[in-house]
Amino acid sequence: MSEAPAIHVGSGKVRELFALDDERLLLVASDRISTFDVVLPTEIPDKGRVLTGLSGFWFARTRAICPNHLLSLRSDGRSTECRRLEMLPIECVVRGYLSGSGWKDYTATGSVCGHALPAGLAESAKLPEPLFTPATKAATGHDENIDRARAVELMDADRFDEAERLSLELYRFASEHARARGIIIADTKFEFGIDGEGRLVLGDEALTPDSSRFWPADDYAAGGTQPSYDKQFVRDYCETLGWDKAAPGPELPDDVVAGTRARYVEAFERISGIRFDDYLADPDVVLR
Ligand code: PZK
Repeated sequence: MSEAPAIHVGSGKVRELFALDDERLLLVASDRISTFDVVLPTEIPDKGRVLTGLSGFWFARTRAICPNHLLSLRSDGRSTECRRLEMLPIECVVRGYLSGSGWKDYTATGSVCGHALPAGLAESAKLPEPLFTPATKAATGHDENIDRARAVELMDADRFDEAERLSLELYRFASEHARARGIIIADTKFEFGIDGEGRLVLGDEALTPDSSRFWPADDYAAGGTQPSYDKQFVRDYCETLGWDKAAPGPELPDDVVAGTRARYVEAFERISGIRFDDYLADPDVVLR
């Protein structure tokens, strides 16, 4: 058996994108890790497999909410064959808790992406209802939060409303699933595209710790920043160094690597209910 070579068509901070043919792409998740927006020189073994497996798990379990781009997982556990879509020009962010740029916007204006919020909310507070807070895809630098009026200058208004409804439904389903297993998904970013039949389809990675904020539910307390489920050891170690958070980042010691790998694997096993070794033996276990 042989296949045509994959052609490299894009790089993310920690992922690579290849074209397989006119209709199919290959999304490959590396073991690279970024913190404070810098990719570190040290990799976390199996991180890309954990994220690929989790994404596959969610794709399989959310198909009744909306179709997705997944065609198959490769046996390396880090590569997803997917349908090529026409991607929307916005990032579909849903926030269940007030953190990051949402908290920043709230403290400055009392609103987030045009949603007025009650006064007096604390940092990391659970929101009365999850909010759809779209952002533009900045080519360089940081994504900019936008309101509905700005979004519908960039895309069809009915598509926007459909993406909002699906994003909120996906977030509700996943956050309830994860919360029952000890993980708060504080917020998450979806990327949708349109397929050849004009249907809105979920793409990219979905509901992973790289596309979301995962918090340990046991440690949750509003009124300040929360520890990251996956990256807290890395952040704590970096803070001990007095690093200025400019590239290049520091190398990580073995105990920080091992502890961080364990947290990724733990998130996978808690959410999926599947042993990570079983995923490594056959990635398709997450799809059944
Ligand atoms: C697509 N990206 C982000 C950039 C990465 C990922 N199904 C799709 N169809 C068309 N385009 C994309 C997808 C998906 N997913 C995703 N850019 C385009 C991206 C760089 C590296 F791994």
